[in-house]
Amino acid sequence: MITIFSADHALHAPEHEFFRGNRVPCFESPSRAEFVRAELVARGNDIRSPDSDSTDALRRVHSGAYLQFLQTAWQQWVALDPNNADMQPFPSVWPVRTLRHDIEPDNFTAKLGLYSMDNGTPLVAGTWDAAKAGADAAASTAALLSQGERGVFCATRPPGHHAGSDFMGGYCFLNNAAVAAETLLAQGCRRVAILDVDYHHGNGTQSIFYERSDVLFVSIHGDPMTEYPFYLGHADEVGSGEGTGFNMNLPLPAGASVERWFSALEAACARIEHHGADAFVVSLGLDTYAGDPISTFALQSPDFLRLGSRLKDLGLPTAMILEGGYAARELGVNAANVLDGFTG
Ligand code: SP5
Ligand code: ZN
Repeated sequence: MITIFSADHALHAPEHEFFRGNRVPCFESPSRAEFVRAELVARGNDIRSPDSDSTDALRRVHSGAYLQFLQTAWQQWVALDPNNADMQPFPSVWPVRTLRHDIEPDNFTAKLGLYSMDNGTPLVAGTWDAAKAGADAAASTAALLSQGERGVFCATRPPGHHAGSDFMGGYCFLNNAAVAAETLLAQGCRRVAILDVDYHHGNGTQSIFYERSDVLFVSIHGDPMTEYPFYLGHADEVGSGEGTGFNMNLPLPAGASVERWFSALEAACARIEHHGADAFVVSLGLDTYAGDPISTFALQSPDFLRLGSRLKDLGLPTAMILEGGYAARELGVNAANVLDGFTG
């Protein structure tokens, strides 16, 4: 299968995040993409660099103010104090209920909180360039479908599905799946379906398309009552306005069995078939793997062949966009298994 991969992903290499108040090495690391690339090469996949610019799609997905902030955030941080160049900024204050989010403060930490949903998404000097290369990869993946490819993989990081129109979070900065969907629509698709199989609910993607009927969003994930991102992903979120009926959440309890996961996949596929989409975007998180260090589902590596095969059976031009998956060493085999299941 054609895979779009940019070496620029490595420009985003933060050192630490917080866990129970302490600094721990980042789960979302450059090695993830390298393990994926190595396994795809070993299995003879066709690895290509991005050749589309995602700027137009990004303007449809994200607010201008957020894009402007993200692109200049590191410069602003270092301008405060040259010693900041060795430090990762984290937000520490957020405009929750009763506080205003219609004014962008001058203070950098206040801006960072305005544009963040958590303190778990470290930003470094190369974050914008890496995230932009990832969005370009997603746009390039979509462009190949418009040229007649049936399935294309986007081996990108940082991931994207937690990023909303005007915020980062959950290791995500630019919503790559939304960029792929918007690119497909710009190239003439009338209806797109997005299936998010990451362990974590794709709150960013859901919110971007929540009021739209042209893009169906379906997600299988850990129950937000106990699992990140906690504040979105319940079954009663069905869309609003024009988008009513075009959002479907299938939360499963933490620790859910493989069979339970695949029966949720059947429900998801039934809804997607009913949508009558011209193209299909999969937010392919592989943190459903039993060995994932931050998640609790039970899929084994061969189960990813079954996933790929079921996705192929939908019969749609399919863009598969890498999201989470933190058992880095096994990530290559698991991703390649989805691709082999799809083509095999
Ligand atoms: C794209 C994606 O998969 N983002 C996930 C973001 C999860 N952020 C919260 C991480 C919390 C880690 N908790 C560790 C629990 C270990 N038992
Ligand atoms: Zn995840």
